[in-house]
Amino acid sequence: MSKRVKELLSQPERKFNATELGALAAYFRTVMFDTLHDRGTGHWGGAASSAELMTALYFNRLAIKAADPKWEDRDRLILSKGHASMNLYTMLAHRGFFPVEELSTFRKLDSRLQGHPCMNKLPGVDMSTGALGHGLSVGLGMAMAAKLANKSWWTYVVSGEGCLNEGQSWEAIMSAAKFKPEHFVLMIDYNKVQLDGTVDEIMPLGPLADKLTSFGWHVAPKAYDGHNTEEILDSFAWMDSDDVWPKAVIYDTIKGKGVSFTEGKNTWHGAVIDDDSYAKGIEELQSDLKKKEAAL
Ligand SMILES: Cc1ncc(C[n+]2csc(CCOP(=O)(O)OP(=O)(O)O)c2C)c(N)n1
Repeated sequence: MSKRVKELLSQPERKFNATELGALAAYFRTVMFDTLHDRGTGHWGGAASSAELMTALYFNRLAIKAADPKWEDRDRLILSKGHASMNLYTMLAHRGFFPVEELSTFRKLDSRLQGHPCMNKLPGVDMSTGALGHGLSVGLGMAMAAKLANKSWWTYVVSGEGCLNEGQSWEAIMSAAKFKPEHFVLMIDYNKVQLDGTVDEIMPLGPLADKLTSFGWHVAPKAYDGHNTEEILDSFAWMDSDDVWPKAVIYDTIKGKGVSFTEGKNTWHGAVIDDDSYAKGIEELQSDLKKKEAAL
C-alpha cells in the first residue's frame, strides 16, 4: 500500500471526495485481484464492475459505525449480487469492521468470509445474499421497518441484472411502488454481462429505466457512469434532491473493469485467476492506481 492510500485509509470514516474515491477504488481493485488470485476462487467480474459504486457508498455515503455494527439507526446496504462478496469484504475490512488480514481466509473452511456473505457471521453484513433476487424484497422490508419505527435510516440495494431476471424482484418493485417507503434506493450495476452470456442473450432487461418508471419508481434522469466517481457523487446528490420514493439509479459499468482481457467477458464472471493472468492483470491495475494517486 502506498503512503498516500495509507494516509487516506487512516481515517476510513471520513467523507472522501471524488478524486480520493477514485484512488481508493483503484487500490481496492488491486486488493480484490490479489486475494482472488491467492485463494484460487471467487468472482472477479462483478466485484470489479461495482468497485467505484461500493467505494463511494462505504467511503462517502453510508451512515454506519464499525465499532457498533448493529447500531439501530445505521443505513442498510444489501449487496443483492452476493457472489461479488469480495467487493463487500474489501469495503468492510478497510472501513474497520474486521482486520484486513482476514481477507486472506476468503472461502477457507470455517472462515467468516464465505463465497457469499453471511449476516450471522460477519459484522457489517446486513443481509445474507447469493440466491439472486432476494435482496430487493428484504430491502423493502428494512425500509418499511424504518417507517414503522419512525426512523430515518436509508436502505440501499445493490443489484446486478441476474437479480432483475428473478420474478421476486418485480414483486418487490410493485410492492415498493405501492408502499413508497422513504429513503429506499435500488442501485443497478448495469454491466450487461452475466454468468454464461450477455444480458441480451440470457434475458434482455431493456428499456430498464422505462420499465421501472412505468412500475411507479422515481428513476434517475440519466444512467450514470459507474466508473466515474464524480458521476456517482452526482447520483447521490440526485437522491437527496427530492422526497419522492422509491428511487432507482442505473450505473453503466463494465464487467471485469480494470483488466483489459477480463473486461466485458462472461468467461471472467467467476473464473480462477491463474498466475499468467494475474501477472498481466496486476500490472494494469497498479498502473491505473499510480495514475489515480498522482491526481490526489
Ligand atoms: C437464484 C439464482 N440463480 C442462479 C444463480 C447463479 N448465478 C450466480 S451469479 C449469476 C449471474 C449474475 O449476473 P449479474 O447479476 O449480471 O452479476 P454481475 O455481472 O453483476 O456479477 C448466476 C446466474 C444464483 N446465484 N441464484
